[in-house]
This record gives sequence, C-alpha cells and structure tokens, in this order.
Amino acid sequence: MPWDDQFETMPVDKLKEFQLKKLKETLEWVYEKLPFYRKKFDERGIKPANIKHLEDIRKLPMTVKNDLRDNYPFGLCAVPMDKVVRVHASSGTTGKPITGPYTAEDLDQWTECMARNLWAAGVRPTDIVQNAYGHGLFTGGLGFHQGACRLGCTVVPTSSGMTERQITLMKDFGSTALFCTPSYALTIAERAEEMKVDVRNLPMRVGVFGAEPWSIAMRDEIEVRMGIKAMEAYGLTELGGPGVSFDCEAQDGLHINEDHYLAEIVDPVTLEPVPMGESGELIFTAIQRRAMPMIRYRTKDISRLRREKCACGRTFIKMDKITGRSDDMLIISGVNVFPSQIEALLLDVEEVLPQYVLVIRKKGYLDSLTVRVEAKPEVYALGTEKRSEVEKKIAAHIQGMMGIGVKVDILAPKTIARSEGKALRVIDERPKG
Ligand code: DLL
Repeated sequence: MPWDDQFETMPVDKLKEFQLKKLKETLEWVYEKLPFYRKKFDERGIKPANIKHLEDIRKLPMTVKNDLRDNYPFGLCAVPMDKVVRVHASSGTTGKPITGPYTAEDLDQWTECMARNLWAAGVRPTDIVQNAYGHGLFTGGLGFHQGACRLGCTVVPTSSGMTERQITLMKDFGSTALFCTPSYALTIAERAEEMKVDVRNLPMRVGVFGAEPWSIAMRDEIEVRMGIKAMEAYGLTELGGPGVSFDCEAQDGLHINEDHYLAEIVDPVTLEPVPMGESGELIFTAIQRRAMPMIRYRTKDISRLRREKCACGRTFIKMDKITGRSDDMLIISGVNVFPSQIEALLLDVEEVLPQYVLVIRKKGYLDSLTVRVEAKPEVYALGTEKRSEVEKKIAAHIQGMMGIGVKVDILAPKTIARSEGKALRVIDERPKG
C-alpha cells in the first residue's frame, strides 16, 4: 500500500485531468503575480487560457538556472514575504545561490511528498532514523526531517559530518534507517570498518540516498557493505527539494510525484521532446507550489521517462536513475562520457576502492581524461609493478566498454578527500572561455 491512496495509484487519465487543472491554475497564478513570466508569455503571444491540453505546455518558454540568479534573491517569489514561512538555498559552486521560498502550504505539500518517498522506501513509524543530510539551507536535511516526522518515526537529526559520532550513535541508538548522500554512506561504511564496527550486524536496515548521481553498481556496493536496502530520492532546490521522485520496492526507476510535478524529456541541444523511453534532459513544471512555482524548469539532469505498470501498484510515471547532467557531460575524443559510467566500471575492478576523481585537461584540441582511483591497501602494498598492472587493466576495461582512451593513476588509500555531502568527482583543468 502506498502512503497516499488517492493520488499514488490514480488511473493515468484521471491523473492527467488533475494535472491539467493544476497547471492551468498555476499559469494563471504566475501570469498575474510575476512580471518575469508575464513578459515571457507575452513575448510569445501566449495567455494562460491558450493552454487547453497538457501537450500545450510545449508552447511555453523554459526557465533556466540563470533566470533564478538574475532574479536573486526573491524576484521569482509570487507571494509577499509575510506569506513566506521558510527559505532554502543551494550553494552552487559558482555565482549566486538559488533561493527556494515556501508558503505554509508549500511546506505541507513538500512534507507529504517526502512522506510518500520514505514510505515507498520501506521506512515505517517504528524506525529510528538517522538523518545525516546537511541541516540548514540545503533542502536535504529539513526535507527528510519533515517527511520522517510525518510518518511518526523517531528522528535523530545528526546532520552530516563527524563520521565517528555517526557510527557511535548508530550503534548506541540502534538506528534502523540512514538518510545521506550515497558518497557519504560509503564514507560511513569505510570509517565503520576502520573502527571495527560491522554495520551489517547493527539494526540498520534501510538507507534513503540522493542529491548526487550514483550508479547501480554503487547502490549494490552500499547494500553489501552495510547490509541494508539502498533506496533513492531525487529533487532540486528550484522545485522545492527532495521528494520530486522516489524509489519503490521494485527499485526499478523513480516514481515522479505527478500530482505535483509535470515531467517532460527533451533533447538538450534542440530542446524538442524526445519519444517516450528515450534519454534526454528532464524538464519539470511545479503545478501546486505557490511561493515559487517553476514553469518548464531545465534541470540539466539526463534521464528517461517510462510510463509502465509497476509491481508496486503506483501509477506515477517513472524516471531512470540520473545518468549525468547535460552540462557536466564530458566529451572525450568525441565520445560523450558521464562520470557515473566510469564509476560503474571502476566498481567492477576488485583491486580498487570506490574513491575516485576524474581530471580533465586539454591536450591540443583534444580533451584528455585521467582517472585517479585509490587502490585497496593490500594491493597498494604490492608495489609499483602491481599498481601499473592495475592501471593498465582499468584503462583497458574503460577502453573496451566505452571506446575511449584514458590515463589511470592508482593512488594510495585515503588520498582522496572523503565526502560528507555531495562528492566532488570531476576536476576540470581546461582553460576557461
Ligand atoms: O540535492 C535535493 C536533494 C536532497 C535530493 C536530498 C535528494 C536527496 P540541490 O542541492 O538543488 O537539491 O541539487 C539538485 O542534485 O539537479 C541533480 O543534478 C542532483 N541530484 C539530486 N538527487 C539526485 C539523485 C538536492 N537521486 C541536483 N540522483 C539535481 C542523481 C541527483 N542526481
């Protein structure tokens, strides 16, 4: 049984009717309240009343991250500040942060979306949940907190970092669920092994991970090392945070909370829709939010949509795990490469740890890729000859599977900085501009 039996299993035609109703209301709302959208719609000669079918959404202009930056901090907020009860923000590595204001009702909807997410992951009111997402401006900490509170779980808001303490509390409190980024889950697993704590023998049974791309191989690795089910959450600050889509027990794609988010997939270059089932960039329209509804937001996240019957009974459309971002897609010798593909290949190699960094440099006109990966301590100890053998083996594996030549550097264990939040996996040393 899903958390919400009204929407999560609603027949698709009814769901679409509901979406159209909410879309129309939202378009009227932004057109009336926000000069930003009114101007963009007027430039295209479109009035909200022209949208009569869901497909008509394609007539509307898209919104991009820069629009949010240009309107920093609250230019895209459609309600007066006295109706805003919370503001989150995403740090971003460059430029101004992206802000996410919420009305009380927006917060309530978000909480409901997170409750669905956690319930579908198998979290129950009896769980003691250790929430190791960063608490603060980042939407992960408080989003998961609210969802777990709604379920009635025992919530332990550890936030991220202080890894030893995470493990001690996990043991002392008997935590049964863990919320954090997948890379931090691995950091915890590794530290626990060093502390001679076998997480597999603790009551911990399920993790809900997200906020960064991770491969299925990495999911399997976490499941084996921690002896838990590794479930997923997806979302972004611009759309209210996690809770946009979520894993169910089938672990076969993430159900999108379709009564709140209208999803499209487009070709990232032409911005034209791609046929259902084909890979492209995810575009979302938030159809129930009021402080900052988003119209056709370009996520830059690459995925596929699948409308199919799911074993769990939910009718919500599914998106595949994110395979990368259209903007950090690497092009190496003409081949499109996503860091997650390389990660999956590294996890096939038994001599190395799942700790890696990809370094991109420019060599003449061509990009070159160096994969820096840590060896397991016992392999590293075997000396340079063994290391260069493993380097060659990995390079050949990547060449064989992806058709690109890379340089592999085997590093000593513990040389790559461990993640407490989103892992830094790519260092781009190409000249800018
Ligand atoms: O990362 C929200 C979140 C918190 C999601 C906790 C899940 C769990 P931002 O900081 O705004 O929001 O970053 C959003 O992170 O566009 C994706 O590129 C990436 N991302 C989020 N979830 C996933 C996921 C939060 N499950 C950006 N898989 C998004 C892959 C993800 N990438």
